[in-house]
Amino acid sequence: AARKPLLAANWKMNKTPEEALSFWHEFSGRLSGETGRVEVVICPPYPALPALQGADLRARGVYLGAQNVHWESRGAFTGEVSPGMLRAVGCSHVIVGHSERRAYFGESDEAVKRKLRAALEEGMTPILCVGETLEQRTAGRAEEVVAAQLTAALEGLDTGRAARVVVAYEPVWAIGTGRSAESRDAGEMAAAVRRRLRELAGPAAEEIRILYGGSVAPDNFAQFLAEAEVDGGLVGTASLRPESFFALVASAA
Ligand code: G2H
Repeated sequence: AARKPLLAANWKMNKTPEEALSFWHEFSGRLSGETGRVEVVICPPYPALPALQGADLRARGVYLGAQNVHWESRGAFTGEVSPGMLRAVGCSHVIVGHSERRAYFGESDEAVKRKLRAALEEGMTPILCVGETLEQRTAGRAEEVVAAQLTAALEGLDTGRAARVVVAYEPVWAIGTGRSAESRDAGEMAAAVRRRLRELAGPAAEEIRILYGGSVAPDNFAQFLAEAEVDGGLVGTASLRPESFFALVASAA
């Protein structure tokens, strides 16, 4: 299948609008055609979105994404941001169900499902994060846990919409720890994700990009990309510096 590789920068709670722009100037200065071969998405904190919307990301083939979204379109939901609001500041992509949101902010499978559907409804590309904890992996339950997360989020979705989803497999124990998964384990998990996607979405499963995430760095990324079912990366720490994020983009292009 000709799936276009995707590289998404998840800046988490880092960078002011000014810092975001300075990253962009350095990063975009290095680009020379890579974005024709790899889909590049930058997901800054909400306050930096308008600044980046005003920069030349689209002209350079780079997409803007958010790190979270609420499922309702408006109303009394203090602190939340709707899909339409994200569209209005230039977001085409949005991360849903990141393990930090699930673990620190009590996001349930049900909430993740609603967010994913609301994003699709708004015409956005959701990047759905799934992954097991170390305890679950040690107990031999990694595939089962991830399959259940996929089912909860994607069951019953029509195939046209399912094809637009991106799945990020991020083993929780590998996130921000500097300890990435073994590429073979990541490859096996990505293959398990693909099998479940086929059960849930039929032929649309072949179009869904599966990313690996968890301490991706310029010196380990090629191994992950070499795995048949891994179509890119969701990158935290290594996306904060223009030179290391560019190195990742260049290696996928
Ligand atoms: C996993 C990843 C990006 P890091 O959360 O989502 O972060 O690359 O720092 O492990």
